[in-house]
Amino acid sequence: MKLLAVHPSRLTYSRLFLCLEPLGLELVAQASREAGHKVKLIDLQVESAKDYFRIIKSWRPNAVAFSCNYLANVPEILDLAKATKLNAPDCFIFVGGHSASFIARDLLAHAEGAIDCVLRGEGEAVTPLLLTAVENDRASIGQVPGAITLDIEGPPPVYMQSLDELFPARDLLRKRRKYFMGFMDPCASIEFSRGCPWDCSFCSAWTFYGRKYRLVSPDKAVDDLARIEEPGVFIVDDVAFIQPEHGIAIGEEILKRGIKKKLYLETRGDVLLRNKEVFAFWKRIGLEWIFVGLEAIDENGLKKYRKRTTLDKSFEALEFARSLGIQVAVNIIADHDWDESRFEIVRQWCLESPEIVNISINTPYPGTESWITESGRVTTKDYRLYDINHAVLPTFLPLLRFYEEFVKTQQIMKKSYMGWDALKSLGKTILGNLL
Ligand code: B12
Ligand code: SF4
Repeated sequence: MKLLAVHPSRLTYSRLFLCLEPLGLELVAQASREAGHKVKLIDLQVESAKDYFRIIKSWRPNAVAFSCNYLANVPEILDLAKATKLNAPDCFIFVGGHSASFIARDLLAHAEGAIDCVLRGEGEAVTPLLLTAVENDRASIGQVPGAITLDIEGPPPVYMQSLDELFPARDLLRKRRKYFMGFMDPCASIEFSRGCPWDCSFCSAWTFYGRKYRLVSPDKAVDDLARIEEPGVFIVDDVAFIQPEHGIAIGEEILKRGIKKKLYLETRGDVLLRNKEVFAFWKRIGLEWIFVGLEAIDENGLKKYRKRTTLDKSFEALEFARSLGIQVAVNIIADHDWDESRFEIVRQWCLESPEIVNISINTPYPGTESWITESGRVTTKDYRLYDINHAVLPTFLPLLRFYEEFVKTQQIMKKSYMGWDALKSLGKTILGNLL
């Protein structure tokens, strides 16, 4: 079969800061290729809808697979699926990824027949099975784990037994040099582990992966790294180096093979403190940036999000990272009940903090515990607004005041590490969106 794998376009707020390769879709593409299918991949973050329709017309794929990790991409995927069905009614269209997995029925309903199937869970584990069913016997789609169509629901999603089996199909991307992460430009992505043993209320890592935590073997991880040509590498693990031996083993292999990269990773403050020697070692082999999900600068906030850590630990972790000479970025979640004084406290903290601070708005995502407790109160189901830069729950302040405070806080934060030009265009983007 001919499969066209499609990643939707860039998320508004990420335009200035980063653009990352679609690693998950590359794995889906590779699994399909290894199963004997012809595969093309288009990434609309760096190519246009025109390019997409050109491939549909000239190559005539039998199936199109959309990656839908982000709710904000849903309207675009629906539009593309509908237009594709009009042009190529026999083409089998399916969607997978984090968000798609949690809103499968909604997606199918909104698509009005343009999406044939939503494939929940880890795509590389099941896409070859789905393609076989589509090719040979469409009635058997109901036996594919994770598959949902308008009429049938397959068994629950299955997970990859081992993360060592596949290398992402990086070669299928035509514009690799367009991927960047801040100053790491160009930048590739890599995965060393999957899943997370914590259970924060706003996060779906633990619901999507079924609380499984799996590791890529150090050999495979470094083989994969060695294949990457870009000088910068974004390590996509939800929480990097939970197991210190794993981090050290990968690091030693990197050192042994003489691989030199600039690295970025995300982790928790308590993991950073518990495994100090790992992060110090990684600093020596190229770790330049760490993102720590701080989320709150008060104990109540930490409790609310069930971070299972304390404020003291968070601040101690930042201090430790600083002492290593690593650039640290943190995120704070603005809650709907914030008044002017809460925003002001955060702005003051930010001015005193040497870290790069980002602020996002607490957004209940399908698949999270917050969605279960808060979805009854949401003020909109326009998924484009679920981008952590819009309030989708009723705010204590009048909405416009809330946004004014939010934008003011963002500007204070950005001013400390971005040039004025970038800041101006960020302001324009945000204001344009708010309008
Ligand atoms: C890099 C990243 C980003 C980048 C985007 C980069 C890009 N171009 O994709 C940026 C920084 C922009 C970003 C932003 C956000 N992100 Co983000 N991000 C990630 C991260 C760290 C890595 C993604 C990745 O490469 N994973 C590795 C690959 C192998 O996995 P994957 O992409 O999920 O693909 C697998 C499956 O999803 C599935 N799949 C994917 N595509 C397809 C397609 C088909 C057809 C099929 C069948 C299956 C399938 O199979 C793949 C292989 O198993 C993940 C966490 C993680 N570890 O995955 C979070 C994650 C995806 N992000 C998440 C969230 C919530 C966000 C934000 C909303 C806020 C935030 N927490 O940062 C914003 C979105 C803002 C917006 N406007 O909507 C959540 C998604 C949860 C959900 N229910 O939607 C995750 C899981 C983090 C988390 N633990 O909560 N993110
Ligand atoms: S926010 Fe981080 S620590 Fe919490 S559950 Fe999600 S991935 Fe795990």
